[in-house]
Amino acid sequence: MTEAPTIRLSDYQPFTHRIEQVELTFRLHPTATKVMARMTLEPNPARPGPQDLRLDGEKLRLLSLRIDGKGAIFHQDGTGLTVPASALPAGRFTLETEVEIAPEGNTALEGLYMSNGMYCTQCEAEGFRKITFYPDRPDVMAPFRVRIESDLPVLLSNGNPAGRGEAWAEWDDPWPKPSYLFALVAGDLIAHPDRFTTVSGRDVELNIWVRKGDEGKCAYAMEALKRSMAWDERTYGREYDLDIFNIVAVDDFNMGAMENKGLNIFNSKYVLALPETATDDDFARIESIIAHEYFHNWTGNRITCRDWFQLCLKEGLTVFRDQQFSADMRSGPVKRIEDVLTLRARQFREDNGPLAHAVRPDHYVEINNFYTATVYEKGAEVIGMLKRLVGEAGYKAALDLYFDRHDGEAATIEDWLKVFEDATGRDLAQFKRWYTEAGTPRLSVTEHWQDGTYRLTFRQTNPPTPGEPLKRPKVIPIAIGLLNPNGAEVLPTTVLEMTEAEQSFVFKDMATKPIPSILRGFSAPVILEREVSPEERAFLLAHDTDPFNKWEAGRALAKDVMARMVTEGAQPGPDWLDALARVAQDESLDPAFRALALRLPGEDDMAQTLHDAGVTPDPDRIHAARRRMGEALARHLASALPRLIESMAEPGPFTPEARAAGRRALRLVLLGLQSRLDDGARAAAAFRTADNMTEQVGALACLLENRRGEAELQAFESQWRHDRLVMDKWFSLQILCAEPARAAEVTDRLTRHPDFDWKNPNRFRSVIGALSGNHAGFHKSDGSAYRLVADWLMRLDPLNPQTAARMSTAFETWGRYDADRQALIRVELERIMQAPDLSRDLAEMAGRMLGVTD
Ligand code: B3K
Ligand code: ZN
Repeated sequence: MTEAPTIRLSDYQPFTHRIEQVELTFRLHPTATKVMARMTLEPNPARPGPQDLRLDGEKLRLLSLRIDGKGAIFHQDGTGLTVPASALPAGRFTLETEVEIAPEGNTALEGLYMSNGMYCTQCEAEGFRKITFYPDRPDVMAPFRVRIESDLPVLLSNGNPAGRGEAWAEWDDPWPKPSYLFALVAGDLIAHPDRFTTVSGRDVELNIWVRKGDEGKCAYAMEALKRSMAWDERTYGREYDLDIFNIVAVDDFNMGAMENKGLNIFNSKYVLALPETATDDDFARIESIIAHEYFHNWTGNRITCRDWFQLCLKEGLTVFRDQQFSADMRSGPVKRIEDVLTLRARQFREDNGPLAHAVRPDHYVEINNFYTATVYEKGAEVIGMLKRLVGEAGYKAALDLYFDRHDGEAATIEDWLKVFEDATGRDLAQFKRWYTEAGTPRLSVTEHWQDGTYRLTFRQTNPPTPGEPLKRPKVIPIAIGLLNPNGAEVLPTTVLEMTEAEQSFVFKDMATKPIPSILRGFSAPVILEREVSPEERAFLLAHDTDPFNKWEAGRALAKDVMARMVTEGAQPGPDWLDALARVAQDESLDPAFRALALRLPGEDDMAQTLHDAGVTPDPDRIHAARRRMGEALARHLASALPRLIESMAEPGPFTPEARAAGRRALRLVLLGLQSRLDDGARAAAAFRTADNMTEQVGALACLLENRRGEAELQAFESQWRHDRLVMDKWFSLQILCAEPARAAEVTDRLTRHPDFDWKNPNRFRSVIGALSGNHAGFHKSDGSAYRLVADWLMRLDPLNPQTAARMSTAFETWGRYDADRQALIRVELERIMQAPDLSRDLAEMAGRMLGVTD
């Protein structure tokens, strides 16, 4: 294999030409699709002088190339073709090409491919070059006109419909767009239709296209879409800009969904939902992904990224917007806690290991490897901090300016920060470090109290990350509140702005030494290092007025308990048990909040926390401690459990809305505790009588976690054998709940199940991905799980490098563990590096994890 080149931000140059118009014709055929492209180009004044024309193109069979209707000289190689400047007309010219491609054989699911007899595309980031020769980069924007020729009944592309005949359809997208937003779908599909009238009175046709038989499962996604459209008008003043908005659900898809202009393509997992088949978490995810892709219409499509280094410009902002939307649709505090849980589980894990990179990285080998928690989730946190620093009005003014100034452009992070500077007068030079430096800052705090004056001193340290030994202090917005010992708030939430490595803040004229509530709402993505007594944590859990910090206090208390159990063999003490018992029974608290507070910290989270504190995590001990904690809590609550479970029963028909989902969540956490004490009868009954998937699968998990549920597992399989998405749950649950010593064995057995279709990314993730989700099972000391995962990654990689590379992050935490486990993982990563035909994607990931690729 020839070494893949590293692409660097510092090498950016505008494209040599501009494209005025693109016309594409597709003559669809599974093994020989013809793509005719005709485009009008002219020299780009930003690149003066005669310039060669370079077009990207991979795995294309070129049939013809003409310039202004005549043959022309060009050189073709493995990644594209070049027309020398000498062969190009001086001003504007047309370029016509014809290529042949084979969508049926496209297992990478990038470019034009087939899924269950349907044609579909995925172009972001660089899939368009597998469809035709083109400058496949986001700063080349052009209006597209598309003609599709096929006998299939439904033929879709971007923009507005422009003509339909027997076996053909034409689409016209007036909004200039980069090639990564191109999409085409052709298949025997059926629509769930609806309409939406925009604020200015534009009547928009809406459709969700699915396979026949699935049309009854689209109502929730459609409602979520209409709510998203109305919310973006209300909150950001953004209106939809075409006559039609189509969504298509596809079974074989590498990620969640894709925001192609006017034609979003979705993993069917994030569209199809009925109460019987989808859990409350599925409903919430559908709502947020539908919103996310829709919101991209402005943040991503109308204003796109100049180059892929700027990916967070669209992704961080769009995640931030979808988080705001979900917070508005549901409970804000609960949403914030869930978002922080995800951030810590995925982004902190990434930021504190070999794959750490800046929110705006400055180099990559394969861009698909940078659709990460750092770009997305930390990218959103950085915007949250900006908003906190400039306030609601400042944020609004900056966003209005952003849309005004950059509509129709391909922008950069510099442009983004400049609108905040111009709208608010603030200097953001130091703040920009959040975009350019990787790693999670550590924030330590000391208190000083004397004669009514209280002083808080913060110190930030920014530990080195791969390739970045030295870091500079960040701007950290620290939201704090102060409580007096009676539990009354004496200082409501105030944002302290930290800019130095060490900084003190003084509060005068205080009657008593206050109890601080620090980093309210998780106001910055940092690790707070502060020794706090169990009493103080319990006090904040009981009295903090900030819901995030109230939850955080309980969480920290639980982690302290678990850490002491792991390192000293301690037992869970009364502080924690009593505090949690109070939360469980506090009817003034939202059930969803109580469910989150009662859920024990996950094992991977605990491993990271121990590692951060300088302790080598032992996965078996963590697993054992977590189980003992659950048992202790169950025993402590034993007498209250039956009544509490009963009180959370939902009368009336199922509704996926947040209030009812919160009650189900609490009921299931409590049922999980109860199942540690009884013979499983209650969970078995809940399984039998469940009329929705949340409770059915939740009850099944309660049984499996206690080594029961064989009969229910079989019943579930016979009931749902025909439903791919539900069967994904059946596969993953057995592995996630398996006794760690047997997790690899269970996984191996399931890979032999006739329905283990490993080429389907959802199924692959629900089996191989589930094994790495069983923390102690994955880290079994004999290395069998590491080997199994590596074997499957190497098997998948030649067919679908993107998914293989993504899933290799199972190994990113290897540096946390003991020398024996590290050696075992190293063997697997090295074995991957030696694999014949290793993809650029997986090579970069394994190389970075081993520290041999920068
Ligand atoms: N923009 C797409 C992700 C594309 C991933 C390419 N490997 C979905 C999203 O973030 O909305
Ligand atoms: Zn996105």
